[in-house]
Amino acid sequence: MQLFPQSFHWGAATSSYQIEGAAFADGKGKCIWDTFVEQDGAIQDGTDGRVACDHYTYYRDDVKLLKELNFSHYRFSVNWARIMPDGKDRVNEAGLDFYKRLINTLNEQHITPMLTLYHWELPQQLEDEGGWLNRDTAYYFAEYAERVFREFSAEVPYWITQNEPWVASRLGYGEGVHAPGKKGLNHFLTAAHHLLLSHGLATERLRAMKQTEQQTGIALNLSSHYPADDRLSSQEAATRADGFLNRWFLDPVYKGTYPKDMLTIYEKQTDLSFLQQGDLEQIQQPIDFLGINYYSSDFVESSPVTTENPTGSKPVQTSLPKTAMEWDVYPDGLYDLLVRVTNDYGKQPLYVSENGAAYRDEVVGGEVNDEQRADYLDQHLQSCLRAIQSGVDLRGYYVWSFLDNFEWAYGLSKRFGVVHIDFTTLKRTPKQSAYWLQAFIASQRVHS
Ligand code: GCO
Repeated sequence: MQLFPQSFHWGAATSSYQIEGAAFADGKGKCIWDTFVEQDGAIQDGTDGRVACDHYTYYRDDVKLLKELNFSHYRFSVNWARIMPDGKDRVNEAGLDFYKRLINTLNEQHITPMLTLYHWELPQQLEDEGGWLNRDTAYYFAEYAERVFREFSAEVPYWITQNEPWVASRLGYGEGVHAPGKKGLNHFLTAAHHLLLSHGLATERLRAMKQTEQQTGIALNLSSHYPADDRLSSQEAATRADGFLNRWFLDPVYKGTYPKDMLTIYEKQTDLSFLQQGDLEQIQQPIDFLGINYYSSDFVESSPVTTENPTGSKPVQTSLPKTAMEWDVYPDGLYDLLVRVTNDYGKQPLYVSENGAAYRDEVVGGEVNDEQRADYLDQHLQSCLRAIQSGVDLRGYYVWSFLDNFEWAYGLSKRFGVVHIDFTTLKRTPKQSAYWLQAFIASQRVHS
């Protein structure tokens, strides 16, 4: 059997709002998701993350379970509003304490933490001042990053600044389906720019403070885009879709530029005056790794440019198998993506910082037989292995997600976990996919 490298990270990933609950406990400030879930119709099934998995209470059991399942690494996020209730100035010691306990518990169990500083929990106070449309937010983020780093850098070797700035800006400020529910192309691009700027500012500070062992990076949601057919217009649409999701974020981070073709497209539709002299240099900081969150890929064709569709491209229906999100299962897309990022942006340490699938899981006789998820994970891990064989410096794989959780606008109804949560009793039940992973990880650990 072909093995993964011995130092490979076998990780599970979560985020704070999605699992912690304790939304108003111990001096935590309100974040934009606490506000958003209160709006009528914002969450499809009417649920919220007030309790979620109550990981805030059950974190010790959860860490034990991570250990039992053989995970070597755990990626989680800290909630800005738990640590700085107003987003700036005042620090809530009780909030820091929670993460201190969590990190200590992980280290006791020899599970290495990977900490994400922002998984969309913007303090409401900062949103009231304009949120990510306000340039100042990027500077407040850098202050907050520095504070958290100072507290935990000795115990946490892997740091992620921003998680999926495309989702935070596009869904939160462009389409209005995520918190804070704003809309418009200009809002999307302005928020995206400030998120990227915040990454650059924070990275510079963390690198200045770090000892040699800490690694810093960013996690981007990327996917592969293929023309749906051999029309030239479909090929061009695929290039634009790639620019919209991938290059608009990769290029500034790695090259210190926005892609020219996309600038031309956006300039026709809105003004880009958020972009100030020196910003792109600030965004292009050296990073130690890139986290790639991969779920699916798109086969696209050209479509009319509208306010909702600024790039004039749309995915077509395929006959590929689908998850409960209606996302295509396409593991080759992950292989192509890993190779492509390596070719276009240089060979560098990569992590699959999220990969997984939602299915309609049920507990039957105390078990969850989620064979489809185990297959999904298996196929995507095979893509990872193939990528490594092709020369990609892939260092780890983090399954999304460890626990079923609050899936944003879909609420509690979409289950991504390898561990099932009964949201009434909070009982944790590892699914068959968790046992499959447990055995897979064990099979990779050969002691010579
Ligand atoms: C992320 C992801 C997760 C989602 C997952 C499934 O940004 O890290 O959006 O929070 O739960 O991608 O949609």
